Amino acid sequence: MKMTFRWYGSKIDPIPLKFVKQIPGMTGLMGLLDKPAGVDWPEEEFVALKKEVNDAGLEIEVIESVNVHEDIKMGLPSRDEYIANYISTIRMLARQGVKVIVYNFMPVFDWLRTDLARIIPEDGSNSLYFDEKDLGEMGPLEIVRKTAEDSKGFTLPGWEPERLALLETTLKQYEGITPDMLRQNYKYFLDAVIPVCEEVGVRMACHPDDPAWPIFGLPRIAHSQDDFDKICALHDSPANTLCLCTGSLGSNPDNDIPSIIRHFGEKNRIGAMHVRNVKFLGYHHFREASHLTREGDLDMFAIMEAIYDTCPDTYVRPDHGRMIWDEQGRPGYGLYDRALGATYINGLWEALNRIKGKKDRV
Ligand SMILES: [Mn+2]
Repeated sequence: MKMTFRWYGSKIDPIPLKFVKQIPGMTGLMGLLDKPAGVDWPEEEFVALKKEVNDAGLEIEVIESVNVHEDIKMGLPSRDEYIANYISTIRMLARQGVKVIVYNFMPVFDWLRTDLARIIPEDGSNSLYFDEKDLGEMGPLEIVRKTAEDSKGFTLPGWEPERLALLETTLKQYEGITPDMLRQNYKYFLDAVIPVCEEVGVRMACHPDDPAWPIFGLPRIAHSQDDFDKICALHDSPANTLCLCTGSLGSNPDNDIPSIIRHFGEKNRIGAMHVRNVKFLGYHHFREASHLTREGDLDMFAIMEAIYDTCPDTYVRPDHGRMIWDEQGRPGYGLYDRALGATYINGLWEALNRIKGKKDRV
């Protein structure tokens, strides 16, 4: 396991890289470069980021922000130009030592919550929260306005203002696009990019829909084992992999996360893992919890054991944390609770090493 951390870059992330390095066992980043979907990433900007990260004693072998342009998802004629840019970016990242690109194929909304800072009554911390009842009352435009307002001035991944300004038009364009049509557009994309990934030694890793069900009538095709089996079959290759995010998939209690990890781990289809816990509050109603098993509804030991047994060399990061100790930061991406999460995950790993007799496996 390679323990990593999401970091937004020194211009917009209040957490110094030095602090990330000081988290025990931290090897590197699942990094981001703030680029709109569809552009060909300039190599010099990535080189500068890589140098900064390496100078702090950290690696940058995973990138999370090469976003797929909506025209590719909708299958518009302009997609070929955006796919060409995507391929050029893959080649550049491979030259610079990147091994995994985490992305998603969710229409319009990258992830969705109805409250970014819901107080947890038991301890006064706060975390991201979702209640579908609230969503019904708000509607898409209101949720975008509220999310921007609640983000306390921090930019949020997947909520780029220039993209969401076109929200009404984009939502209209998706009317009539069925899940099967979306999958066909996805296949067109994978058929173009995966052979390049094979050639240059990069793995694409698809992140699940978050939450793990359709919203606002949009087609969503990545929120169950069955969905991911279909995605793997769209272009069968070891470079076509998944970033199984336990919290996103786990928002639906029907998803048995350890079993899903084992299923795809055994097939060598896991490129990266996001590990976090959720607390179920009712139907389509949950909040994010600390990583500790008993504070949520996911079995974190069973999750780590599934990783240990089937994909032990994968990249892992503690996903969203709560905001604790009065930290001011980007919702879900503070330092303290994610550092606690990394330490907890490392503790489970050490215990697994002892139980399974492989004392030194990192
Ligand atoms: Mn995630």
